[in-house]
Amino acid sequence: MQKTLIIFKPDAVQRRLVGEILARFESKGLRVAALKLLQVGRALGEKHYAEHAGKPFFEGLIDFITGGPVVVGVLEGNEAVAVVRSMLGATNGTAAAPGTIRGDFSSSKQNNLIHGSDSPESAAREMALWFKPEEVVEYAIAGSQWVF
Ligand code: RTP
Ligand code: MG
Repeated sequence: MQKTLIIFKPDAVQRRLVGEILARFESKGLRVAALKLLQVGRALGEKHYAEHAGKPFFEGLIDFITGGPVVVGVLEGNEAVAVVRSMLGATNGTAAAPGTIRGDFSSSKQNNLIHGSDSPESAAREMALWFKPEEVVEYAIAGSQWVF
């Protein structure tokens, strides 16, 4: 089982789409290993998106991600990183394929509702940034041996 980090961005919280989007991940077979709502400060936002520092959209991106509460979580499942990325769709909502989350709910390059780690290495870095180790819960569910 692999873990990946997701962020319901401020537009997802404001549009009350957190439950609907989370339901898609759960229906796919991913399960929640951690979940919390918080108001992101600039320092955390800049650390999360450090790879984009200096790009023309960086300041606007930090304004956006700190502009309202987010829900951040860890999902666990088979090939969780790649599965979540494919469910998100292309970055720009106008180009994202119908059937993907961004394709179905976003028409914006920036306000695209949801973040997903882009590699197992990114997932490890991001989980350490957003969660204390004890907040990511390891658990077994009795009788779920055929559920993936
Ligand atoms: P994310 O990191 O949030 O999962 O998104 P991503 O991998 O699909 O896209 P990335 O290239 O990492 O960009 C990070 C986020 O920055 C915003 N963005 N704005 N205005 C623009 O040109 C622009 N380009 C990117 C988006 O919110 C994007 O998800
Ligand atoms: Mg990215």
